Amino acid sequence: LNTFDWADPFRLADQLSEEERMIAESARTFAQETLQPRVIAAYREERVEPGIFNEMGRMGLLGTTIPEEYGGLGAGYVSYGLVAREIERVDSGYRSMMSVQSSLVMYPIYAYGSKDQRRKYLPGLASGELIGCFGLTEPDAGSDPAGMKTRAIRTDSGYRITGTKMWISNSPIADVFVIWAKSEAHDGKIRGFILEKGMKGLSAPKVGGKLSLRASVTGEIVMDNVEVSEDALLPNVQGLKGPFGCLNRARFGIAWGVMGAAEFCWHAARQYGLDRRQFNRPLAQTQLFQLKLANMQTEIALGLQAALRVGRLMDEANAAPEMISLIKRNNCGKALEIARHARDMHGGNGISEEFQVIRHMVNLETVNTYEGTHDVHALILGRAQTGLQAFF
Ligand code: TGC
Ligand code: FAD
Repeated sequence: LNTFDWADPFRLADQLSEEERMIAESARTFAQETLQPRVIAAYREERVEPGIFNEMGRMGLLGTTIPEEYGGLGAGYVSYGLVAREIERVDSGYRSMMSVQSSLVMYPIYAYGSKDQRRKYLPGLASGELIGCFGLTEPDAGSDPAGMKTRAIRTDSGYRITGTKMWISNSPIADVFVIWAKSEAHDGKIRGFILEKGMKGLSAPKVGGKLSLRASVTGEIVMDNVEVSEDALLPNVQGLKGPFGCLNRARFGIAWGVMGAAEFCWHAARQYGLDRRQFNRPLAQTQLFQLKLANMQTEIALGLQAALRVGRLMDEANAAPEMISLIKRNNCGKALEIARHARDMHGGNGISEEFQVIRHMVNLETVNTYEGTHDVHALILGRAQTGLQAFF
């Protein structure tokens, strides 16, 4: 009674249901036993490992919130967040593979797709036999996706799509491409389409030279007059709220995921401080070191509580997108700061791959940028409290 667990200050574990605890536990075992042993080499060699999707699928980690009838787990958003936290404790790139598949590919097919589209794609995506990607960003439209140039033109039997997407997670290995285009047949509104690997005019070259998120492959999606039938259109959504509906879910998962990466860095810094002696005492016995550890513990405990609160509201279908912007922005920014401090606290060893903190640090630079940059989420929150939009 009244004990303080330094690693779980607000007893997050006690606030979870039995099912949530079990899902988190099995995700943790999978991440530590299957992903952790390979990540250092995979990151160094920028290794593409499509087999990870099958492994995650076998563990039920793809489409956590999608109903069982379509191969998902039928669990809630808190469970999804817990899975993201466990995977990102190993690497943000592996969490990226999982969250794109779950929130950005399975979710839109489930929420906006026809029954036939759900039946055709969801079971394969849930098992990891199919790999999905999500194409919204373009070379000239990142923070401002409304400026996209990709167009769908009506043909006799469907649509002809032309455009280029940039910075797309999983695209070079994807079988299923959920892409967003302005459709001339729908008054220029943004519509979603499902494309398949092998379609004429569709290619997905890899983006090379990435110094961050190297365990997750990123590419372009080049669409040169790709002809699709009416069946490729996601029938039940139009406008930017289509892609944003997916991003709300993925951003929520990221808010949990980055806390996993931050926890890794915090625990590593604490252990290093206990093991390493300078000036005849452990580094952990210095005031500056303890101050940094206290800051890490505080930000992580608060960040997790906030993510849990928003997750509970999502499970009641009662969360506002601005809440998600707040936790995505805060938790990514705080995780990045924690990783930078952890790197510093490891001294020279902090730059070695063996200690892993610099990998997390460099990954978190990407996570702070994608799914809405740190500053774009500030503008969303600024607009919500002033009523004035300051994007342009
Ligand atoms: P705005 O006027 O604000 O809204 C246009 C329409 O969209 C609706 N909407 C939302 N609906 C649901 N959820 C949200 N979060 C929504 N935000 C906006 C809005 O109600 C409106 O609907 P309607 O029916 O009235 O037309 O649009 P804007 O053009 O001014 O938007 C500005 C801004 C900055 C908020 C937005 O464009 C933005 O968030 N930009 C960031 C772009 C971004 O997040 N891209 C992510 C690409 S995917 C990715 O990064 C995946 S990486 C994943 C991984 O590897 O893990
Ligand atoms: P820009 O929008 O050009 O922003 C550059 C800088 O300007 C940022 O600091 C930004 O905050 C700032 N800025 C922009 N607008 C304003 C403003 N109005 N006021 C003040 N400052 C502003 N996209 C997908 O669609 N699918 C994916 O799967 C995907 N995966 C990704 C994987 C990786 C590894 C990376 C790096 C990106 C990925 N993205 C993906 C793209 C990502 O979402 C974009 O990079 C992000 O939205 C930012 O867009 P941008 O890179 O064009 O930057």
